[in-house]
Amino acid sequence: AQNTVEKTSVTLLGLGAMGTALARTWLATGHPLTVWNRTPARVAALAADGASAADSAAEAVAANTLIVVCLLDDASVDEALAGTDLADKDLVNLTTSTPAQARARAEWARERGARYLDGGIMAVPPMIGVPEAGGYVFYSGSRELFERHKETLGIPAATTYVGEDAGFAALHDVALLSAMYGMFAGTAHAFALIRNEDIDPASLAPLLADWLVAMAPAVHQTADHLRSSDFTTGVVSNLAMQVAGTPTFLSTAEQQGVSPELLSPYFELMRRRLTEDNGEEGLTGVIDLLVQ
Ligand code: FVH
Repeated sequence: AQNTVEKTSVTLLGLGAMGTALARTWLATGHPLTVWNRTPARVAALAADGASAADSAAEAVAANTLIVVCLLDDASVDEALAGTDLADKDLVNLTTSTPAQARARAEWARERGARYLDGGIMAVPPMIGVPEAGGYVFYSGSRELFERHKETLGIPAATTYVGEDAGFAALHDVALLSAMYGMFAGTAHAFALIRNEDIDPASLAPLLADWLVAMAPAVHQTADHLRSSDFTTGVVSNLAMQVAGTPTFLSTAEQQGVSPELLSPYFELMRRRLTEDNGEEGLTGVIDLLVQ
């Protein structure tokens, strides 16, 4: 039987690496797609594959109700959308922003008569349109808008709605990426320790990967501690023991000729947290030292 379900038409502003990947998934699934990019050369390949090429952002915005924006940064969103008529449009902004920028953009959209959803993409372009790659997009802002377009937005990558506060998608995005940088910092230090030794980095890599996976569930205990304000439940490696162990790490770094600059700030926080009364805690208390 012929598929008679009408596919939502999409306007996409921004055909960089990410925008192009998004565009291809909508085209491949039969969604009518209008595209615009500041540098027109990037439009040609998609137009050849069936996208309608708009000559201006204003023309692209006028073409459809659902407007997806995926540009470099918040300033480029300002520039691209200047002079467009957003009245009664559904604006979905996948440009990486700070939570404050996302909230301000939501208000900016509201003043222009648009409904607004902010997105934080947890994927790199090759993961787009590849569900098994595990990429997804955080969305926050209008729940009604999210529900209305969930199916269309779910085509490039899975969707995770995190609340009406338009800043929450960006906040979740940055939180996860911040944790990732912590992991990268730790692995950089680990590789530095063996850099001048007769140890193949390729033999350390799988050990590191497996160890990080084994340690990752610790985040659940951290969450439980924060919810209960009891930072001791279930702790098997307590703060007193871990602080006592830090000189081993620092001495090893020194012996290997490795700067401790990635580890020291964390160790310093652990040391500051340790008092006579809380040696039985785990590491959750460090979080309260960070929050100002
Ligand atoms: N690529 C990635 O790995 C990450 C994965 C996670 C999410 N990010 C965010 O996605 C946004 C777009 O990233 P991108 O990878 O598409 O970035 P570029 O390939 O550099 O393309 C940038 C597009 O933005 C256009 N643009 C830049 N400045 C302006 C401006 N002032 N006015 C209008 N458009 C502008 C640029 O146009 P052009 O240079 O081709 O003319 C591209 O279309 C981003 O927020 C990432 O953080 C990607």
